[in-house]
Amino acid sequence: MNTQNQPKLAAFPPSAETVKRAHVTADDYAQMYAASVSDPETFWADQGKRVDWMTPFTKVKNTSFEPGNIDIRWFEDGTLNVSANCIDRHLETRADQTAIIWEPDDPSKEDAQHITYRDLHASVCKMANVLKELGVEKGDRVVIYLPMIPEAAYAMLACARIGAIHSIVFAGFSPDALGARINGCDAKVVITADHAPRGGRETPLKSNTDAALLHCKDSVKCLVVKRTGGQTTWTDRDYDCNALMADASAECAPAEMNAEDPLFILYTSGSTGQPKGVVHTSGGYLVYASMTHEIVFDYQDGDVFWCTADVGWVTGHSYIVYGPLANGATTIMFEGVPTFPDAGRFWEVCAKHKVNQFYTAPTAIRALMGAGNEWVEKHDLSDLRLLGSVGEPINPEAWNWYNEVVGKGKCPIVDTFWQTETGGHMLTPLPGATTLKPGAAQQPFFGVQPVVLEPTSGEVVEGNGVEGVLCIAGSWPGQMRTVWGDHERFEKTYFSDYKGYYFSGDGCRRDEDGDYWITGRVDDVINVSGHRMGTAEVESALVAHAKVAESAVVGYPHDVKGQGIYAYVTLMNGEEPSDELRKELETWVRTEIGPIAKPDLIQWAPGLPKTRSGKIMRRILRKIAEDDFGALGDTSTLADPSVVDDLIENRMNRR
Ligand code: 6R9
Repeated sequence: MNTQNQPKLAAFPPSAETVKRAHVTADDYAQMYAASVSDPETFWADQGKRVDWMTPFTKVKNTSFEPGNIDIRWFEDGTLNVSANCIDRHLETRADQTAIIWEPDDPSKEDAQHITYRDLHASVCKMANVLKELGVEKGDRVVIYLPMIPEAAYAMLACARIGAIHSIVFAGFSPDALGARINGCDAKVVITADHAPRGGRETPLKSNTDAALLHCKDSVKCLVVKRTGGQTTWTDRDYDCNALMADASAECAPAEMNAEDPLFILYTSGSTGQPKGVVHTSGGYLVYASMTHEIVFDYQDGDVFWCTADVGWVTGHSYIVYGPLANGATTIMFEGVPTFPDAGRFWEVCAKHKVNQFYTAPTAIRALMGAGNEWVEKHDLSDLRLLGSVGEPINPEAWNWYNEVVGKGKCPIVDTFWQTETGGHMLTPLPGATTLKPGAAQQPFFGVQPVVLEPTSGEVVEGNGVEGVLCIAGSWPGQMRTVWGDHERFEKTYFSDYKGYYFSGDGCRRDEDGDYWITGRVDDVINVSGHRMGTAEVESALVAHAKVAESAVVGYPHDVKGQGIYAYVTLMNGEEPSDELRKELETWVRTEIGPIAKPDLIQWAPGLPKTRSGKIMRRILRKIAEDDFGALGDTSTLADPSVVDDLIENRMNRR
């Protein structure tokens, strides 16, 4: 083959300095990876020592992906307490070290707070005692609906301390979404705050919670943290968190939990139906979060680590709270947004706290790239050593900008592919081991066995330079264990399309060198600014509106968000399309689900392309939304092919 005229792919080998410092070099990686898949028992028994056990485990791995018997257990006879692992065991050596640096939304109004491991211990114990006073017991569920304030971390760790299962609902979700989750996991208590400041604006969390609780059992109690001091209504079910914590004891013995007791439930969007409650358990999850945090980010003692996610998403669970704190790290909790008070906020915070590892999402990188280099150049970023990316594929332009302008060409970028379901990183470069390729998630983490399958036949595609759907053979400790209350749905969603494998829902390519590139979701999940949204969820919100007869929602390429939400809407007979109605529907979806679900484009569709059996042909709708209607493929099975012409003529996305 003549390769002379082919463009050479940019590749960035690790610098000598990075290799010298790194936990894992290329040789280590090869040797450790081979060991992790050939003898997982020995490998993970060794990694299990990262955690302090109350009763040491004797069994390491007991997992089955067999149809009808999906059963995943790690360290199953060990007992531990996650909060003691994140706090108490560090007290002897680092009680006065900062555990959490809290950075407020508006730096002109408030100062950052430095919370030591000693302080963290006291606050978590107090909150744990408050939860006990409210009647929360081992195994009970607690919903957390808070801003990014230290109390969010206290609440998570307080639940873990007493063996309650937390379920965080992102503060941007609507009362309806919150109510559905409180009911979904049958929570005893919901913890919220008066208001959530974000980007200079405020979300009325308490009144959202009041609205949600109208649809929940009367027995649900509401614990309210004072954040802004803004006005709220007060009902019989409300408890003042600050007052109760002030009176509570600062000692609370950690409960002894089994490795397989649930630690948290996190609702996430899928391709069908309502969001599902992803269940993570205690032992395996913590081992995996701790190991990936240390190795992928090359975390070293004394470093300051900043993951810009919200604890409402899995990234915040694993890489703001559990991974870093298990490792005795200093972790930043940021309440604000990247562009407030100005587009230099991220870099100002990096400089102020001398951040060493910085982890964010491509959508933020693209937005800040658009704001101009001067915002970055104003700040001293000389302490940065490593950059990370997560949530969606990063385009090479954004990668290069991140590398050159933010990292000054000296910080490796780890593009970490993983999911709510996986608990921690799955495919990622390792800073001291991998020659980086912009846009590639590259190599499996230890113990992870990716396979590429042919989408229709499900056959394994061997060799390099191939494409297909991404599945994983065999279990890893951070894997979700079940869907809350619906094990059948767990099996159906992840193990039934391709038997014997965990199906990620993503497509991927394995290049000539064996590096993996994620090509995006192959199901009806769209990725808006790195947040997952099921098209079915947006559709059911739209059709709940009295004037909407039918709707179909697809994703389309969006310069900043990665994907935007494109909704085709058929109105009820007699209803007239108008700009006001379009606004009304946008607001409707915002209130039904939350601002992140608001359609970017709404197209009035007199009819939708359907097969004779009534199935909507989304492939066609996707093409039109992408403004790529030249290649619609076979439309001969449509009941009424003329619908398509109308949709093309009135398409909303014209490039
Ligand atoms: C951690 C998180 C999971 C979906 C996943 C994939 C996409 C995440 C990615 C990536 C390409 C990366 N995704 N990281 N795609 N490169 N580095 O984001 O969890 O919210 O559950 O989303 O996000 O499509 O399937 P979650």
